[in-house]
Amino acid sequence: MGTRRFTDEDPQLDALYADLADIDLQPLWRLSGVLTGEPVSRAQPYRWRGKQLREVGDRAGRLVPLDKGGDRRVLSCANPGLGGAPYATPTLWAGLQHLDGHEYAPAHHHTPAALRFVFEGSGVWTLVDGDPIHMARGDLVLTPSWTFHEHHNTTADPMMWLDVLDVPLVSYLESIFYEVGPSDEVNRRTAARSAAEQRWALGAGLTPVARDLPEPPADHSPLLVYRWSDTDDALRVLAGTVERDARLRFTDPARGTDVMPTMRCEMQRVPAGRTTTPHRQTGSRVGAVLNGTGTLVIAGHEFDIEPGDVFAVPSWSWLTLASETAEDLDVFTVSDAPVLEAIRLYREEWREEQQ
Ligand code: 1HN
Repeated sequence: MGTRRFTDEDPQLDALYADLADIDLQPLWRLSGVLTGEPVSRAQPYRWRGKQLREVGDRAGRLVPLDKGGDRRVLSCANPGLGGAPYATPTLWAGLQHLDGHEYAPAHHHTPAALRFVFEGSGVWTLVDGDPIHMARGDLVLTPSWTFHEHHNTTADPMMWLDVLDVPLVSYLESIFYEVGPSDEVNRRTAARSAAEQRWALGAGLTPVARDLPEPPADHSPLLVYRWSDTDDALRVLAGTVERDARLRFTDPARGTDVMPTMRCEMQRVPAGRTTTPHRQTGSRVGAVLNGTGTLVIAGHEFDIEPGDVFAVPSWSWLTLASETAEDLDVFTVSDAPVLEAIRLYREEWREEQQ
C-alpha cells in the first residue's frame, strides 16, 4: 500500500477504504482542493534584494571555482513557498550568474530554454551555437532550447547577470535532456555584431531578402539579443503617448510571436510618480528591476524595490508597480504566458480603481 488510507466509522465503508488503499485508489468524495474557485499558488509573493544578490555573488566568485565540466556559478532564487525547490515560481527558474574576469564557462545545451538579462556591467560574450553575442547593461540575450551556449569574459572584472529558465516546467514534464559541448575547445570568439543581429536587427520592420538566406528557426526568435539602446528608445517614445505606463513585448522579428515557446519577455516603464493599473494573469512571472525605485504590491504584499531586485509573482496575483517621483521605473518581466495561451488556459484582467 503506497497511497493514503481513508477511515470511516461505518465498518463497511471503512473496509472499502482499506481495500481502496491496498490497490492504490482514492475516493474523490474525500479529497479536498482538487478544484478551487480560482488558481491557488504554492509560490509566495517574494522579492530578492539586488544588493544582497551582488554581495553573495561576489563572495561565491572568490570562493567557488568554475569546474571544467560545464558548470555555472549560479545562485538560484528559491521561493520559500515551494518546499525547498530551487525555483522562483512553479514554472520559472531565476538565478544570478557570476563570471570572474577572463573566466570561461564551456559550451553545453539542454532542453530547458534560457535567457539572460543584464543588470550592470559588460564584457562577457555568450556564444549561441557559436554566434558571439556581447552582453551589456539592459540587454536581453536568448539561449533557446537545445542551442549550445558558452560564456567568456574578456575583461579583468567579474560580471553578473540574471538567468531565467523554464527548468521547473520542463522538469515537471519530465523532458530534461542535457549534453556537454561537442568538443573541449575553448571558443573565445568575439564580434562587433552577432550574425543574428546582422540579419534580424536591421531596423524596425525591415527583413532581408535574398535567394540563399536560410529559413529562420521554427521554434524561437532568430534574433538572439535585444539591445537596451533600442528598448530604451522605444520606451521613451511609447511613454510619451500613454497615460500611465509603457509596456513593450520582445517579439520574434520574423513572425511577431513571443521570443520563445515557453517564455514571454516584456519591459515596462512606469514614469516618475505614476502607478500601474493592478493586473493579474494565470501562470507565474519573474520580474527584475533595471532602473528607478518604487513600490511593488503583489497580492497585497508590499515591497520597496530598487535596481537589481528580482521578484516572483504567483499565478492570478494582483500586481501593481509604483515609481517614486524622482525617476522612471524600468522593470523587465518574464512569464510562462505562451504556454498557457497554447493550451488555452491564459486569462488576464485589470482592476480599474473606483475613484
Ligand atoms: C545554465 O545552463 C546556465 O548555461 C545558467 O548559463 C543557469 C540554471 C539551471 C540549469 C542550467 C548557463 C542555469 C543553467
